This record gives sequence, C-alpha cells and structure tokens, in this order.
Amino acid sequence: MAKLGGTAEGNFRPSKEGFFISGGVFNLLEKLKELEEETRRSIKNAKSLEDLKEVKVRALGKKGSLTAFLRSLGSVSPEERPVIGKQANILREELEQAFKLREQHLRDMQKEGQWEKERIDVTLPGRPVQLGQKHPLTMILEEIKEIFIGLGFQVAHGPDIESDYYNFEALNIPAEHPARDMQDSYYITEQYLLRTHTSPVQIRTMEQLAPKLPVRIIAPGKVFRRDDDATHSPMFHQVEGLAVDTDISFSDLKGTLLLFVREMFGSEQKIRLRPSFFPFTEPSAEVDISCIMCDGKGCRVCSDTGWLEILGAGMVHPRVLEGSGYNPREVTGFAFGMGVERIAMLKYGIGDLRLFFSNDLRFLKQFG
Ligand code: 2NM
Repeated sequence: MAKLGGTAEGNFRPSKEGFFISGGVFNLLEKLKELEEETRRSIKNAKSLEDLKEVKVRALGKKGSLTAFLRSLGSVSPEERPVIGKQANILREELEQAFKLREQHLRDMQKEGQWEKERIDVTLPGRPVQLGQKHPLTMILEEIKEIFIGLGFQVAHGPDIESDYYNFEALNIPAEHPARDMQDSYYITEQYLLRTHTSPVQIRTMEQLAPKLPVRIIAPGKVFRRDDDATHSPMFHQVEGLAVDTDISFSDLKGTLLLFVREMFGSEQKIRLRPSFFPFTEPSAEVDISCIMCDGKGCRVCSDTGWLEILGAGMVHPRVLEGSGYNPREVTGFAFGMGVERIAMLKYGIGDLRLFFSNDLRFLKQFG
C-alpha cells in the first residue's frame, strides 16, 4: 500500500484537494495508525510539561493533526465516513488518556527533581553555635544572693521609678537634704524620680509585713544617680539588706557581714567597721575588708591603708521603723547596702566600671 510520506501532521494537513483523493478506507486507517504512532512517540519523548503541551497542541489542538484529519472526513464517501470517524474518535480519547498519563508522570518527575534539589544532608557537621555566658555582674549578683539566701534572707523587688516619699521621706531624708538635690537625681516629675538606692524596697516590704516578724530581706536592683566616671555610672546595681526582729543587735550586723565577706572573698578575710553617717541608720558604719590584693600589707589598690571599703551599714533609725509600721520601742533592725559593680571590680581586679556596660566581648569573654 502506497504511503503518503512525510510527517503525520504533514499528511493530514487539509488542502484544497483534500487528503484522500484516492486510497479508500484502508488507506485512511493506515494514515490514522501512522498519526497515532507518531503522536505516541512524541508523547513518550516529551521531556517536560512544556514539550508535552506542544505535542498535544500539534495533535489535538485546533490546527492539530487529528483535528485536521477529522475535519477532512467531510470529503470522504458517506459509506466510509462512520467507520473512519469512529476510529478517529476512539483514537482521540486514547490519546487524551495517554497525554494525561504522561503529564502525571512528568509532574511526578518534576516533584522528585525538586526534592532531590532540596535534599538536606543530615550528616553534614552543624555550624558551631556561639555560646553565650552570664554577665560578670550577674554572676556576682547571684553569688551575693546565694550567700544571703543561705542565711535566711528572702529576695524582694520594687519599682525603678519611685515617689519621693519612698525614696527619701520614709528614709528620714528631709526635704532640704543634699541627697534630694535635683543635680544628684533623675526626676521624672516633681514627685517621681528614678530610685537612687533600693532602700524604698525595704520600706515597702516593712509596710506590707508589719507588724509581723521577723523581716529578713535583701533588695537587689538597678539604681540611678547623676554620676559618671571610672568608678561611677549613672545606672548601677545595689544589694541592700534588712533584718528586723525583737532583739536584733549591732553584733548581729557585724557577724552577718563578716560571714558574707568570708564567703565572698575568702575565709581568711577580716572586716573593719568605721563610724559613719546615714540618715536612715543610727549608729552607722562604713565596712572595710582587708585588701584582697596585698592581704592588708598596703598597696596601690588600697592606697597603702591595707583596707578596702565595700559597704555601708547601721541600725535602722527608729523613725524609719516607726514610719514603716513597727514600734521602735519593741523592735530593732540592722540594714546594709553595697554596690554590685564595686564588689565585682574588687573581686576581679577591674579598674574601670564602664567596662561592665560597654558590651565589649573581649572584656566579657574573660569571665566565661
Ligand atoms: C546603706 C547603708 C546603711 C539601708 C537602710 C535601709 C532601710 F530601709 F531599712 F532603712 N535599707 N538600706 C542602708 C543602711 C543602706 O547603703 C549604703
């Protein structure tokens, strides 16, 4: 049987003359078979969804080869037309199915390729994580807290913004006292300021607890003063302590502080109390420790005195007790206050307190 040669599409492209001037049914079925084989081959060879779409348009599209074939049936004899037409329509459905299958296959492949591309090699070594560490001030503060918790103190907190009543008045610091000076403090309004010490926390705690006894608290936290040099920062940290009971004595204070100093700086430490003045304690004392650099022999750090000042302390002033709800004829109390930065500077031998707040990792990493 003679073949028309050329591609399937070529063969069935409609022309004025028509496809099938001669040949009859057998020839037409032959052409259909060729068209099928050619299309199936192209479907199989399509390597992408885009390729496949092109093949589909070429076969089943408006100007596609099978569409053209069906159209050309108009010029086929009425006896032959239903036979060929039926075969052509069956082929159309079969090809559509074949396209669908290939399309699904290509989609699956595409997905698989994507998975391959996105594959994670779980055996690769991880990137090293930069481990952080506690800030030296945090470490010192935690040490201080642990020591006093071990002595039966509880940790109390209060607001950074205080009223002048809690920051000054309740602490027996009268209106004209130099500590109230606008130049020394950060006022927010006439009445409110950033607390200059954590003593207001002690007052608030006593107010809440009174007349219950005993009171044994420490108050750690930020405090604010208008000061800025190598040993003073406008914000620094304090820990203040307070013990109130029916028979608290000055020797309780001294024993407590000696114990603290020995846990903090070493069991051989000595302390020395010098008379001093605070409006909220009477009597008051400055507390020194034997110089941790020279062991009390005298050096540059202790200005050849053999002693380093580390805290202030005293017996709570009767007016402070009374104002906070305790009867000063029935109870007594001791209180003390220390700067966390100062303790850290002494313990670690740091000359400039601003290092604590500069976020310089070269400095901070030394405490890891
Ligand atoms: C210090 C020194 C001496 C102190 C007093 C009080 C309170 F609230 F009970 F009166 N709290 N802290 C105190 C006493 C603080 O710091 C250098």
